[in-house]
Amino acid sequence: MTVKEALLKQLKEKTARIGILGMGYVGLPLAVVFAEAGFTVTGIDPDKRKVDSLKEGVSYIPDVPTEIAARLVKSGRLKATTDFSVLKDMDAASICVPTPLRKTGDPDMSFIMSATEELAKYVHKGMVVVLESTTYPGTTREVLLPMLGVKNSLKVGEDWFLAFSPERVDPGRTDYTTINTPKVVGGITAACAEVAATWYGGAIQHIHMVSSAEAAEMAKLLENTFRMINIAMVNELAIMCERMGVDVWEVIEAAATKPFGFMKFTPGPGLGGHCIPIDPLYLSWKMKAYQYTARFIELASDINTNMPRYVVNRILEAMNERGQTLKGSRCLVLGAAYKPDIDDIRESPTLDVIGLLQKKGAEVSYHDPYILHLHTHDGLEMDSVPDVMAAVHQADCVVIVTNHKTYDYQAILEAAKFIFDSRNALGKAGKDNPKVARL
Ligand code: SAJ
Repeated sequence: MTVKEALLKQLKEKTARIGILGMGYVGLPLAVVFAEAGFTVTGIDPDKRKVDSLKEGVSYIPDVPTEIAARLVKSGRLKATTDFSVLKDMDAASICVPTPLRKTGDPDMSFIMSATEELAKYVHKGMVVVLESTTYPGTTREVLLPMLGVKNSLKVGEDWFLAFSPERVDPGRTDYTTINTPKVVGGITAACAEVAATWYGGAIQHIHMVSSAEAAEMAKLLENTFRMINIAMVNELAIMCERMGVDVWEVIEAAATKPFGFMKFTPGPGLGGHCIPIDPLYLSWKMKAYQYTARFIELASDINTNMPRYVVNRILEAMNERGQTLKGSRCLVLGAAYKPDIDDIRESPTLDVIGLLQKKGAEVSYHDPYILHLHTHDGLEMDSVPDVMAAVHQADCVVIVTNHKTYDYQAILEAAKFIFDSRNALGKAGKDNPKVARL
C-alpha cells in the first residue's frame, strides 16, 4: 500500500487525526464539521483564552452554539491546545489564520508564516495539509511547499499532500454554513487534490475540484473582487445620480426588476469588513510582480475608500442649505458595525465618518446596539450613547451609517431635526422629506 493509499484509507474510515491551526470564525466551525462527521479533531491556537474556553466546552464563536461545542468536547471528538507539537501525531492539518493588510496596503503574511513555521517542525510522511486563508495566487506553491516539503525532504504528492481550499464563511449566515457551502479544492498535484477532496468530502456536502492550488486561490479572489467592484460601481452611480438630481435608490430598484443579467448592490458610506475591502488588494499586489496594474481593483478601492469623505461633504452641504454649520453641531452617528445586525467593526466606514465629522468641528456621538465601545482612527475612545432616542432628540444631525434592523426608523424620523441617510434605511419615508438627505 502506498503512502497515499494508506492516508486515503484513514480519511475514508475517519481514523485520520485532524489538526486545525487557527480557531477563529473559520477554524472553529470547520473543526466542528469534521468532528460531527466522526473525525477526532484538535484545534491549535496560540490564544490561551480560546483554548481554555473550548476545553470547558464553551464556544466563543456565535455561529457555533456552546451546546454543540460542549457535546463534542465531552465525547472527546473535539480537543484544543496551544501546543503545536501535537501536529507530529496528526494525519491532516488545515490552516485557518487571518490574512490582513499591512498599514502600507501590502499583504500581511505574518500569520500564515508563523503557522507554517510551526507546522514545518512536525509535518511528516503520510500527512495532508490544506491552506484555507484567503491569499494571493501562488502562496501555497511558493510559500508553503518549500517551507513544509522541500525543507523536510518530503516529496509532495507522494510522501505528503498539499492543497488550497478557500474559506467561505459568512459569519451570522444560517442558510449557508461550512457544511453546505460548496467547497473549492485545488492541489499542488492531482494526488494532492484527490487526498484533500477525500478528506473534506467526508464532512462537507459538495466539493468542487479545480486543477491547481492557484486556480482555487484565484477563485476566492474572484468571488470577493466581484463584490468589491460592483459595490464601487453603485457607489459611483450614487455620486453621478446626485449630480443629475436622480434618485439612485429608485434607479437601483428599477434595474433590480430585471429577472436576469443583473445583480443588485446598494451604495453606502464605504466598504467595511475583513474580506471585501482587503482580499482584492492581495490580487492587485501580486499582479505587480507580473508588471500588470489591476486597474479595476485600484479604481474600485479608491471609490470605496472615498465614500466616507463623500458622505461627510454631503452632510456639510445639507447642513449649509439648512442655514447651519457642521462646525459645533451635535452629530449622532447610528451604527458602528461594518454591516447591519452584527457586532464586527473591522474596517467599518463609521470610524472614518466619525473622524471626518470631528475634523470638521462637529461634536460627534454614536450609537450601536452591538458595539458599546469603540476607538476612532485618531485614537479617541467613545462609548455608545445609552439612550438612542434621547440622543436623536438632542442631535442637530443624525447620520444613519449602518442600518441595523433593531432601530425604530419611524420614531427616529419623527424625533430628529435632520437625518442624513446613507443606507436608504428610511425607505420611501425618507424620499422628498425636508428633514432627510440621502446618499
Ligand atoms: N456593502 C455595500 N453594498 C452592498 C453590499 C455590501 O455597501 O451592496 C458593504 C457592506 O455594508 C459592508 C461591505 O460592503 O461594509 C462588505 O459587505 P458584504 O455583504 O460583502 O459582507 P462581508 O464582508 O461579510 O462579506 C462576506 C463574504 N464572505 C466570504 O468571504 C466567505 C462575501 O463573499 C459574502 O458574499 C458576503 O459575506 C455576504 O454575501 O454576506
